[in-house]
Amino acid sequence: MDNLKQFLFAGDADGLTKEVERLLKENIAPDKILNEGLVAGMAIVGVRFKSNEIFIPEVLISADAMHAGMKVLEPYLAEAGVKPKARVVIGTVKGDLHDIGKNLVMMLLKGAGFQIEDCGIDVHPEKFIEAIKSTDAGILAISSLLTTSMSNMRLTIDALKEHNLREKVKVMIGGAPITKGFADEVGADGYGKDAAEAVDLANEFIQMKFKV
Ligand code: B12
Repeated sequence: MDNLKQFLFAGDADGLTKEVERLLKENIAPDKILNEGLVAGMAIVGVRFKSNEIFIPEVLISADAMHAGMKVLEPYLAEAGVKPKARVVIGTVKGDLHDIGKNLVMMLLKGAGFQIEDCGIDVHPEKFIEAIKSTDAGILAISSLLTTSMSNMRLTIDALKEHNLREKVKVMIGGAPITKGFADEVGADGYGKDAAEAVDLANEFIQMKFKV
């Protein structure tokens, strides 16, 4: 497991996939490789990012290595019936085309064991609703980088209410202009200042024993 973490920290996708394959050959359980190796490693990446020990490029290359390892691992996880922690629908709000931060949040959430449905950018509230309905997701994560599009977060939360989904779905929002005060104002369940906080929030949502 330590080897896996070292490959993750170094962003060595090739080394990581070979190590995952080696561990699988040794009959190490796929969920152990996932949780004690990859997820635990990405959690450390998240902590280092939060404390400014590492920066966005390092997080991105670690996340890429994680994805490479996951590609090898996924069929084994499916075979073993390992379920994701929860399903998360994510997207950048209507009117906004920025997606670098949203993708970073998505990568760390994936790294933490969440299943992600990415709606992309410029997402109309109804598109979020469709994605939530089709995936039965319990968490919605919305990003906005523009002050002009922030208000569409409120419209998306209102749409959840109109579709009777508000009780079922926990909402987190984030992006450079977003604040905790704004999150409270629009009725979100949480605000994260960065991708590591998004993971903390998602874990808190699950711990609330919310059905996701
Ligand atoms: C890159 C960039 C672009 C790129 C986007 C490329 C892409 N694929 O995303 C391009 C060139 C396309 C672009 C376009 C525009 N941009 Co621009 N852009 C930026 C820039 C320089 C960086 C944004 C970024 O990627 N940051 C890095 C990421 C990692 O940080 P982040 O997005 O904040 O995300 C982190 C957190 O906020 C948080 N987070 C993000 N989302 C979420 C979601 C959840 C749920 C949670 C919990 C956390 C979370 O976690 C992330 C990781 O830690 C910013 C300036 C800045 N310093 O922010 C301007 C900026 C956002 N843009 C700006 C503007 C004005 C525009 C344009 C209108 C420019 C124009 N006149 O055409 C257009 C808008 C187009 C549109 N409709 O969206 C302004 C916004 C001003 C404002 N107050 O509204 C900024 C602030 C620049 C400025 N100082 O004027 N832009």
